[in-house]
Amino acid sequence: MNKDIILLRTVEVAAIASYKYIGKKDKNLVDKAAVEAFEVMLKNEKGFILKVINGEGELDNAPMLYVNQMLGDINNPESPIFDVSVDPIEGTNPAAYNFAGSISTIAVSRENTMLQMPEMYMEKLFVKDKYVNTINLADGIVNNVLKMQEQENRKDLRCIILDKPRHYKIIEELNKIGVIVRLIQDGDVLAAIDVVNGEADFVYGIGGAPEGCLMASLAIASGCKMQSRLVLYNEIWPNEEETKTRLNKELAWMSKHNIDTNTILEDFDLVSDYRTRFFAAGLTAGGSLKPISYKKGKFFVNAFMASHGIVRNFNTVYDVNKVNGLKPDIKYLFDKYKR
Ligand code: VTB
Repeated sequence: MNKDIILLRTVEVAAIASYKYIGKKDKNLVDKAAVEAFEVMLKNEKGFILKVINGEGELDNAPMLYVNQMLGDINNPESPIFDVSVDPIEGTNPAAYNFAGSISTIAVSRENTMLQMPEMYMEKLFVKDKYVNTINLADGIVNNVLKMQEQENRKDLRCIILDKPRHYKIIEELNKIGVIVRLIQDGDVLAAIDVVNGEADFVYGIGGAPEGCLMASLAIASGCKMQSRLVLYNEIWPNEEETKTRLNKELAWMSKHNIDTNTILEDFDLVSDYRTRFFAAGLTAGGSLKPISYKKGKFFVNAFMASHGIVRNFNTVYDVNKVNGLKPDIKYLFDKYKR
């Protein structure tokens, strides 16, 4: 079957599987349900192979969706291979505590086009298509905003930013120069979807680097733009027990890739494929995606897909009885993760 429809269905079913644990205050349980949905949905698919480039972690601490895991038609050497960045749940905290921000997501691109990111922080600026040629993160966020404002001849641009102490100063500055700031607790990938869907002009802030590949794919696939820069752990958490080991690992990765903290990474540096595709489905969602819901034997899922500059928002309905008759894998998941 068509790869796109399978990936779309995978994020939708992952959202449905995690529904059981939304608000149950257990991040592991909700994450495990979504991870299992990904594996079950993709495991036996024919016609393509997916190679996990950014996933749940290294093999020793992630039994499923680990880096370099192959999924799909793995016994068929004729099948084309695609790179994927996958986050079965981006925002496990909002999913576990049931507040806005969590989605299930995957990005796919041709083989050897995705950069395997280290587990570290990344400063990201994701802007809507109008500003593709306006931004240059090297000039600092305020100068970029001033340029966008000048282009628009107005000040009240809408920005989404993570409400974290590391951003307090910049939030104040953005307010001062007339920007309308929307604060979110978690989930900057969903915030980027909001930009694509026209609910904001840009997302700015320091979040996770692996999610950077998801956002880069989204930027390319939707005709928007993202620039980023890696940020060392000690800049955010100077005095933690793990700071030194993390820093050493980060520095080793950066020197191996010839990237330093001044290197501005274009979205294409992270995902070098104009035909990359990005998929997501809402769990607790918020913004332009609705949360997953269930009523009288039907799941209602809000899903999203971008490719080739085409943006789609889907209102998907899974009638449990009907779907159960179609595919044993889905039936297995629906039975196992019944609420
Ligand atoms: C979070 C999360 C983001 O990065 O901010 C995380 O909400 C890292 O920040 O969506 P903390 O260490 O402060 O939690 C993301 O997961 C992805 O960029």
